[in-house]
Amino acid sequence: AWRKYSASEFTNKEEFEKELVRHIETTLARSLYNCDENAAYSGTALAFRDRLIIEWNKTQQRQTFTDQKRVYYLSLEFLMGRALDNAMLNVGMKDAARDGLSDLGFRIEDVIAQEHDAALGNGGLGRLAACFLDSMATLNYPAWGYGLRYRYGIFKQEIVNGYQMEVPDYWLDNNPWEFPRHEITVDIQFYGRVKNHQNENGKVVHTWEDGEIVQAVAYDVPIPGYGTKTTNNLRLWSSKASSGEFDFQKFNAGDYESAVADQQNAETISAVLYPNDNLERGKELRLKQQYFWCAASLFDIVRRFKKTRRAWNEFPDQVAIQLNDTHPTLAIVELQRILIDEEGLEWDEAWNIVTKTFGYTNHTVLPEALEKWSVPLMQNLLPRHLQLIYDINLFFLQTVEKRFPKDREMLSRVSIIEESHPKMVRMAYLAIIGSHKVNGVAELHSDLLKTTLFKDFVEIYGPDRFTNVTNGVTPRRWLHQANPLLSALIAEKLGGHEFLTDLTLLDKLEAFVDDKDFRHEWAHIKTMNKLRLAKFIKSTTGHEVDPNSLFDIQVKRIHEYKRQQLNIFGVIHRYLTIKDMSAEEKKKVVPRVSIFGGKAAPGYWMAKTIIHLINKVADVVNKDADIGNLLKVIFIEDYNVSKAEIICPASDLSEHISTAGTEGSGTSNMKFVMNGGLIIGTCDGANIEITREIGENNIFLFGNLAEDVEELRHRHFYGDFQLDPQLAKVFAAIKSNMFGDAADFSALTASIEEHGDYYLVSDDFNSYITTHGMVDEAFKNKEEWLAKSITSVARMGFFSTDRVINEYADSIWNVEPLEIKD
Ligand code: 26W
Repeated sequence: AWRKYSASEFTNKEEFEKELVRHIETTLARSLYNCDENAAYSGTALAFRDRLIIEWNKTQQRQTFTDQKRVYYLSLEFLMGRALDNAMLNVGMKDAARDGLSDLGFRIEDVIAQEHDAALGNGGLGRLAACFLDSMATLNYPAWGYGLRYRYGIFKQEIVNGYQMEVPDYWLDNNPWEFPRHEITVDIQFYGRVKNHQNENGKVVHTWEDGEIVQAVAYDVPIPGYGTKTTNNLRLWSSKASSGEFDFQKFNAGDYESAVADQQNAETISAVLYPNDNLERGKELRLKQQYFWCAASLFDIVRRFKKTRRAWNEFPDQVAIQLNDTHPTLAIVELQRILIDEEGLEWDEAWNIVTKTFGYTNHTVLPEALEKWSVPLMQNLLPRHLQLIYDINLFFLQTVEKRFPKDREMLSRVSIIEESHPKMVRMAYLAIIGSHKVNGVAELHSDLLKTTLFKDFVEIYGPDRFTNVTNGVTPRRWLHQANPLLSALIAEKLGGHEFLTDLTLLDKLEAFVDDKDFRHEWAHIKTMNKLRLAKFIKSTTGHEVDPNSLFDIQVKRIHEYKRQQLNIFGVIHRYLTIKDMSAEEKKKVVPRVSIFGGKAAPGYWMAKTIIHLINKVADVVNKDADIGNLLKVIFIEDYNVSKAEIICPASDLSEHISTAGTEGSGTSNMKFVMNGGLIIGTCDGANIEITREIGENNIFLFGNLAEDVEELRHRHFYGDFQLDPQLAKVFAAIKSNMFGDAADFSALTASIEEHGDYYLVSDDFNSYITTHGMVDEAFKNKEEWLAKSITSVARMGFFSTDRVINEYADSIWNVEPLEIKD
């Protein structure tokens, strides 16, 4: 009987309430009589957590018992957002919770909103990792995520006088979703030196001696799948001072202060997420983070493998490790080190195991984002790893030389070591050489990798090592959770929620495109979602926006290549145009709300200038009586995952307007279209495949193509540049101090007028403005617009991360699902 009974397995409202009250009164030691929303949140989270734990334990036991191949997803970023709503969806029982909370006087939405976002990521790459975890669990893959448990996630953004300010995001207090595993620790070594010895067989062996030891402590986060019992594990490492003999020496020697300083130093490693997106700065602490996390994860993976007592050559049959960009590339070197130095394997045997184990995903072609570590830095911090990298490089270059005799140019081009001052380790090359598959994240991006960045490697290894896996998003969070009204309508038409696990079923919606009532409901839901966003905007900015206006949204990290500057220049152009209009002409204008959101890296001056300009333009436009509701400009502070869930369902139009060839994939483009918004965009990243799926009549494409970018830049460089005349008017307005001191924005205009317009803002401006005109015309025809919206959603089935994960599983990982039964 004890096996059957579990107080935590509530199955209805009454049982949920009992659990909720029990947790509030005992676990939290609070009285029901002063229970606030926060306590209601904690109690609810704990009640659902109990349910997850049971399935989590089952899953882990079953995966260990069957002992089939597992996937390990190594990512420095997991942009998880909130967990409670997701847990409710996956456990079932959200209705019981809604009713139970209501009995206690709470609205479930308010309770859910108490949760602090888990914001352990910058942008697309981190959110992709979170969507992957959701799909891997949902599809029953035995999969673990490995990351860092940052004390501070991405900073909170505050806008003060139009400027971005950064405030630390301390998020760990009362986080019910993590489980400290104080018994699971790994000692991680840094610095020191390498000694060579001869072992009893006369073979030279290397030992890494002295240096510092820092301890990695595991914190586990349950990852429930939807519609399945599978609950996978996300293991995040936290750093603390080693409790080993080494550190006690100082305490014993009476050097208390310096011992405490060492302790703080150790804790610094996992203290903060680096807030740079697409910019590599080569800081030592970042390299320390990378090694700390790779070494702890590899130790854990190897320990688990060794328990099975299998032969080493079976390692790649049991373990697939995916590298989320080059950030975990040291894992390749660390596995080679373990196999050679600690397990005594021969080089070739070890390297064969290593390359069969790893896969590498590239997310960006921007040169400033490609990781390179200085050789002296690495020599100091990781002396043995640098030796191994030199060995890996030597063997690699020897094989290249055999294939391309006397091509010295080729050798220096593909060498892992860049012969600069100081020398640099090129991490992407190391990742390619140490992996059996390398993939890009959308077709254009993967093609560009093969023809530009990694061209030489395609010649060396042949085309089979390089592949494409186009990104997706999880429909559980980005359709069902973000847009419950639309999800319910779709479920009603399709006869259930199966589309949430087979998104291609959305295609059945096309049958209803001409159904009047359906269209009407579709339009109504969009209006409700716009109202929800309008309410949010009112409460956070004080501005009133009219939900009958066209909501035009660009939310993503602020970066020159993503071209928020193009958008705001377009807004200024629109403002100037309306101001010039007669009263009669104004009547024909489609009212717009231009909504921006996104963080700039704290040291990225140009990005901060763009934010400043957007806010200054908003100040002027929003209070201009000539304009009224015809144009509003809103900057939403502190854009994050939970805000995206409110924003995405409320767009009529979203902007994905990067310079062609620069955006790896983009994933918010998918979120917006899945929620019935249309896109204005360039032929870049996944926009191209979205167009192929939904049809070119349902998307507003503009601008130069990737194949023309190089030549245009080249021409600009040689002085062949003319500022677009309409953009010139915009610049004249800025320079007239219309939006405050023009000097504040001179860097922005100069980068275009004087410094070669690297991102082709001027080249694309005319096409951008014209296309926005077409958007206005299309929006006037409500029925046509609705047809585009419905048709687009119906054709978005391809962009589920379930499809993405199945592709990785088949073509890169070679792993099979494992269902968890009772
Ligand atoms: C080392 C500094 C740094 C930090 C983060 C360099 C690069 C990154 C990431 C790779 C940036 C990123 O998030 N890239 C985005 O990845 C998404 C998921 O594949 C793509 O959809 C976006 O297009 C890509 O910009």
